[in-house]
Amino acid sequence: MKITGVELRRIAMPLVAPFRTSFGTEHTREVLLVRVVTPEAEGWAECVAMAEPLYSSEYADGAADVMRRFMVPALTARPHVDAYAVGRILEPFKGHRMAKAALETAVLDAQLRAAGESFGAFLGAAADRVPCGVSVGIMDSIPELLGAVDGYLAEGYRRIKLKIEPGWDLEPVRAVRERFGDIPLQVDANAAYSLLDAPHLAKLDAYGLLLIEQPLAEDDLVQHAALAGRLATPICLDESIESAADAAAAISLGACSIVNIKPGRVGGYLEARRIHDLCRAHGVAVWCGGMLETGIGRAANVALAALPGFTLPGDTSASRRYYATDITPPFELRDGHLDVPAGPGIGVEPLGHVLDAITTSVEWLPS
Ligand code: OSB
Ligand code: MG
Repeated sequence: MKITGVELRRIAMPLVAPFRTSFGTEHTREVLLVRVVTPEAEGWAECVAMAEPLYSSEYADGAADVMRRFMVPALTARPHVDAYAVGRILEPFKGHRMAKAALETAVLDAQLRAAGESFGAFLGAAADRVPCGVSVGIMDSIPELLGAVDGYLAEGYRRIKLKIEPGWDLEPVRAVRERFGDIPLQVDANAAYSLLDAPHLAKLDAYGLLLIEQPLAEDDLVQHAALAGRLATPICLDESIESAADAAAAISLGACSIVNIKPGRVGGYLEARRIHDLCRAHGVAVWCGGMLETGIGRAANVALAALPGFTLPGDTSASRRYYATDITPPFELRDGHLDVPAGPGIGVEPLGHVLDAITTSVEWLPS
């Protein structure tokens, strides 16, 4: 395919409730959408970079800038581009994996729409629906947290993930266990602890958690390996894993026994699939993380989560857990599952009237 041009669109999506993590509180998700236009088809993708560089170094304005200045011109200069070529063409530009992922995904969407093939079929999905978990933010009080968890369990979510930080860890976990019993439960620290906290984190072992996600800093692989030797709770890495090479290093070091795969964080669905294949070959369980995506990003994530190595429920929650109005027809939980879209490409398209109402800027980058 020859790329005719690329549209960068910024939208502001109000969250149904503020989402608090150890790195900050999100009230409105500011999303960068990418639309790649080719003579055969158009492709859509969502860049998962957040408004501020607090989860990782990338942020939405920075992603738009690197796309506009360097990445889109490199792609549109080529007479022929497909999804496999995108990674090679963008390889000279260091880092910026979320920006690269969005461009590769939009090209892949266009290519699959032209071929009439779904993301699930292309990636190797082994199921037509996936079990879903939900990520529950840090709250002001334990009763408020218990109310939120109660509501999610009533909706049918298959596992609960509690965001933790120093001062909000043992007590919320204890309270949720006491109230809801033996539910599948895990925690996510978003890098809020250090190895000095090992004795404190070991107290979580008493609660039979599925895993503890990213307890230490992103570049602390060796320290994660040391921590793993001191905890019974399995360690899962999120921020630390930016590539299949990182996953290989983490597995050989013993830094984790479970991996959270986020396609944006690792540079796209092709690298995400490589990590899945590597982990599966090593008996390391994976699950699909989330970045508060709209229906555009969610559609592709749900397809990925249907690969056979995704043996734990992901943070692929229903649209209404995030947004009163999604930009696609809403993803709805049925029996604790979301359906894998079956249509060509990501299988969904933005609803024009919804998109227009929340768009804050549109930029067209011609070839
Ligand atoms: O660490 O998994 C995380 C949201 C934004 C940034 C980082 C994370 C999260 C979540 C929510 O935990 C996942 C979701 O429901 O999309
Ligand atoms: Mg995480």
